Amino acid sequence: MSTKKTHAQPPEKLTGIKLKEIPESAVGVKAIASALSHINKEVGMGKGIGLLAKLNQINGFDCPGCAWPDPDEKRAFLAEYCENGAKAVAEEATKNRVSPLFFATHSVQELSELSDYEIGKKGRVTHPVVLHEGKDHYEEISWEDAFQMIGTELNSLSSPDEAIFYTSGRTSNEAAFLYQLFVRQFGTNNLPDCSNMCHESSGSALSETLGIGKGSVTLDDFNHADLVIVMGQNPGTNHPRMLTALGETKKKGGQIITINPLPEVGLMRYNDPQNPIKWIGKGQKLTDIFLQVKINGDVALLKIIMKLLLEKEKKSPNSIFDHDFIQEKTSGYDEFINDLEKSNIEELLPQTGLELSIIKEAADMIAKKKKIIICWAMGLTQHKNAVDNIRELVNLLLLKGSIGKKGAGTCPVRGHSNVQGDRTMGIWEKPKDAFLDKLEEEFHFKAPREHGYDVVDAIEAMHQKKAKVFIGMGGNFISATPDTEFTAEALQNCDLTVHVSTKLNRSHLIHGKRALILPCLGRSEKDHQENGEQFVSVENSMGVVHQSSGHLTPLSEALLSEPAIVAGMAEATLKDSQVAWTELVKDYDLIRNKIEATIPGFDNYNKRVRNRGGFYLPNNARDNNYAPTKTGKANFTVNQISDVVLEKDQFIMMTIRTHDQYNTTIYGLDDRYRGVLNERRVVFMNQDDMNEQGLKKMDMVDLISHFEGEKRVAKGFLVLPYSIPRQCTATYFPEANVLVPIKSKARISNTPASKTVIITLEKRS
Ligand SMILES: Nc1nc2c(c(=O)[nH]1)N[C@H]1C(S)=C(S)[C@@H](COP(=O)(O)OP(=O)(O)OC[C@H]3O[C@@H](n4cnc5c(=O)[nH]c(N)nc54)[C@H](O)[C@@H]3O)O[C@H]1N2
Ligand SMILES: Nc1nc2c(c(=O)[nH]1)N[C@H]1C(S)=C(S)[C@@H](COP(=O)(O)OP(=O)(O)OC[C@H]3O[C@@H](n4cnc5c(=O)[nH]c(N)nc54)[C@H](O)[C@@H]3O)O[C@H]1N2
Ligand code: SF4
Ligand SMILES: [Mo]
Repeated sequence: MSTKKTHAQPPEKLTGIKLKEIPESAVGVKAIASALSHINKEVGMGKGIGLLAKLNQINGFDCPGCAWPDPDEKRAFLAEYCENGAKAVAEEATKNRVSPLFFATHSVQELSELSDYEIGKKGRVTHPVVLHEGKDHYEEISWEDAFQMIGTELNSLSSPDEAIFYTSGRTSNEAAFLYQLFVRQFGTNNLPDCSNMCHESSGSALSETLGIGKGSVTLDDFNHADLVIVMGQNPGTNHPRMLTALGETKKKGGQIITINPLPEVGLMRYNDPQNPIKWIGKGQKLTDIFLQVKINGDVALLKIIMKLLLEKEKKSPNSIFDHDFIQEKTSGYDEFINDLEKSNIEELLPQTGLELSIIKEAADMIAKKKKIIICWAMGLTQHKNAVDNIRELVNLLLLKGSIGKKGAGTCPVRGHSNVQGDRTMGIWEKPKDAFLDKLEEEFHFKAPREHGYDVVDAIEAMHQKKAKVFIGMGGNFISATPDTEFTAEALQNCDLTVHVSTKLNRSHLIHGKRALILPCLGRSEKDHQENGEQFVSVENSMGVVHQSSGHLTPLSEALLSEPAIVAGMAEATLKDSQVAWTELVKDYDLIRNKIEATIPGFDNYNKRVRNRGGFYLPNNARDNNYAPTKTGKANFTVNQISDVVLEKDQFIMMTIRTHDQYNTTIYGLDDRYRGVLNERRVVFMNQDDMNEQGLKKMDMVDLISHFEGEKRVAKGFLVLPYSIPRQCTATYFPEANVLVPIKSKARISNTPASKTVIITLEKRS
């Protein structure tokens, strides 16, 4: 066996940076050119165009990009997708193949020396492969032997809680439902998912305050909103078609406030992709007021805004707050106001990094509006006080009565295309008793009641050898999780690591004693089972469940669908299951019948999922009913501002996405909207901070993170001056994940605080 170490982190080497001017607006000609170039390179133009024609169409397949919804009825013939949707499809439908021969010629260690970009470009895995103990190369294995290996290993554990079953958010409802059923019949709730690193903080805050862990708005609400506030989100890159919705708000006379440390291009201006005449030129202005807040200054900022509103309300009672709503629908108003009264604008202001005058402007705008939507994503959810962030924005909506009515409400913009659906299907380490009761009733078994590990706890458990088997339903655990070297040790402690994957990724290379890669069909591929061609269903960010049917012939005959893989694992593992696993997989309608029987809101699932555009799931907050909370009302809460104190020469660092990646899948090396081409190892800094640190543009630095006396190092980043508040810096995920301490996480939600990393910079000589 090779004595060389496998690399959990991408290599330090630079790729040849080119700097370009930052464009004034998003989308437009360059976006279309970029999409087509990716399609051409990965898929080929002819096949690629045919494929794109099916993307997000009623009878086509759901975009494997983000969870932004499609319009309910109207679908343009072409262009119901964006540049990054096209790239996501290109990446999945790539011509490149990772075959058993590929593995015979490349050792695991050798592959680990590549960057995530290079690994991903190797392409789709064509056959199930195994890495035997002590071996350097993966080799082909039959599906039957692979399932047997999993079954034997799982059954040899001293407790089912020694196994971990991770899920990434691309898994369909059908696969997710079967997977959680298999895991619970095996006997554990160890079902961590990517949501633990993503919108868990939103789920925690929203369930407590509004009685539902999901957002309340629909796409149509953007046509009726007086004001949309976009916080901690970069839709121009990560949810590009959201710009169209924001454009509609503006056209109908609504306004937009953006709260972000960076002036993200797409939010400032955009060119409507559906209107080619407007592709050229400066585009439409979106943001009316830009609050360039310091990282993690949001609670302080919201408190100041609400204090200013309270002052106005006192001057002119009943003019600003919706007292009827507060009276009838909410609880905790007095405590909240008492706390707000105690806070002090002068003390809060430094945390925001803003001038009071611009916050006043924003408060004036908010004061006049009655229908407000607040949108947010990772800029709010990945901090120590992330749950406070979201509870605080709910407070603002409650004061304004801006929930449970048209044009108003909460809009946590989800990441993965079915991350919300996976949760609905029971992928959760903390299942509710009512859900488990239903499973028991329908499937005649005793479900485990003890809560399982989330992502961070799963890593700790593997590190302490309390967990010995890791199974990943999609995703790229090693590159997506915090504290890369610690997590690598955790995975390497396992007896068996298994990945159900479409493409090769680093998690296949950082493995347990034995490892399996089980290649599955992608969204874009046809799924043929015994009773004919199948479709799957997914739930978007606004609770619409709809179908998705593949279009391409699968790239290899050896691929299985995700439901078939789950069934295979279940058959090989569970000795006395009363579930007819193989039968269910013959016809996914049968799986959907089981979902209907166990999960509320899926009545007539098979019929309604065949309706044009699918159907909405019930949503109590949308219906202005807060009965599911502990008080039976919508809850005001008292929240904590950031407790980060920076010492001399320390900076707060956020880890963000470029325009050319999908999480750990790196499409290309450019971040066009930030003017950085062909390089990912960069750190964005305020010019004044650079001057103070004696740093010049393109100086090479090492980044050192500091947490409770521990230090972590990421080497070789180029410093770039950027429009970012003082003491704030930004790097890209996953290169900087090594700096995120495993113990640095959000209160309550346990989400890694990957947007609040305390660093110092050391200049390379
Ligand atoms: N093309 C593409 N699309 C994607 C993804 C992708 O990687 N590529 N990923 C998908 C997934 S899983 C997700 S979760 C979403 C992620 O979507 P986003 O949340 O938009 O992704 P990030 O790049 O993490 O951007 C976070 C934004 O928050 C800002 N921010 C950081 N810290 C703070 C803060 O303290 N306060 C405020 N107000 N703002 C802050 C950053 O400047 C940045 O604009 O996108 C989904 N869609
Ligand atoms: N520092 C830092 N870390 C972060 C974040 C951050 O902002 N900063 N963001 C966090 C967030 S929001 C998220 S959601 C996580 C993402 O964490 P993950 O979901 O684990 O990561 P992805 O990169 O989305 O997973 C990509 C892999 O999924 C597999 N895949 C793709 N499509 C399919 C499919 O259809 N089926 C199956 N079975 N496999 C498929 C491919 O093999 C691909 O390599 O990362 C988190 N990590
Ligand atoms: S906005 Fe999201 S779901 Fe829609 S096409 Fe773009 S990447 Fe796909
Ligand atoms: Mo995410």
